Amino acid sequence: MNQVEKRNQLITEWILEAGEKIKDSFKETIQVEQKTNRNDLVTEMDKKTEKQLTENIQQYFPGERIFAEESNNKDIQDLSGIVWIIDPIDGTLNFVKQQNDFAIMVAVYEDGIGQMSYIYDVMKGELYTAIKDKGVSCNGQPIEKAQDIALENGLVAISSPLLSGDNDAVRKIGRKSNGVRMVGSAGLETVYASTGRIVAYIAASLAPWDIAAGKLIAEELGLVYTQHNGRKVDLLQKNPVIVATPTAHETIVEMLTQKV
Ligand code: 2AM
Ligand code: CA
Repeated sequence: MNQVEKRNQLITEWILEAGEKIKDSFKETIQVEQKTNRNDLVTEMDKKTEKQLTENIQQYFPGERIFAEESNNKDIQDLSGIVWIIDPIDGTLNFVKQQNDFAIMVAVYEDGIGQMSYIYDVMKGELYTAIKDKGVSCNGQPIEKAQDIALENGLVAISSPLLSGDNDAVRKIGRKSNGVRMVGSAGLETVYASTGRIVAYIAASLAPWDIAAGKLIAEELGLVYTQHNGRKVDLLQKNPVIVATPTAHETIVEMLTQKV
């Protein structure tokens, strides 16, 4: 992929601008709709943010395909060429209920491989940027690789549907760790694992836009990002995922596949 610097500058500007608009929206009443169920919400800000990012991409990179949460992407049947994968607001329930702990996520993939990715914690003002083979920075400051800490010596994040379901192995993983923490944003929980605040994030069913940006950030910082059975994730469908340090990942795959 060429002109990475130019793309990086543009994408950074677009995301920071979108973040300001989202913060401004708190001054007004935001319209909220249910999608598949009462916990699966979309707001006018999800739609407006996605529309603005899409228009920016189409203006500067016409012809590049866009795979985004709130759009009908029936044409995306493969990841050949350059594909932008976008979640305009990750953690919409947090956005609606808490006005905190949500993120804008943008990733640029080429032939199925992450090249550039962005997770913006809007309320903290922290923009995490990964460039393939060049590492990760937060607001321009390079981030060190995560230490390979074992499950027994760290906190884990588990998604709400998974922890409140009937999967005994998941609760056993929680007990084996130092403790369970829950945020409710796949992107931010992936950032927390990538920056060493937790040793693993485990979720039952993440969509491609919940995964794409975080996967490159995690892998650039030495974490392992797979399905529960240890196989690689499929960015064309929903996946059960583990993001973890290599040592914690091995333990968690063993426990989830009930070898121990
Ligand atoms: P969202 O806010 O963009 O929908 C919460 O546990 C995490 O799971 C959030 O990152 C949320 O992303 C995601 N999530 C919530 N409902 C989901 C669904 N039906 N399919 C896939 N991911 C979902
Ligand atoms: Ca979303």
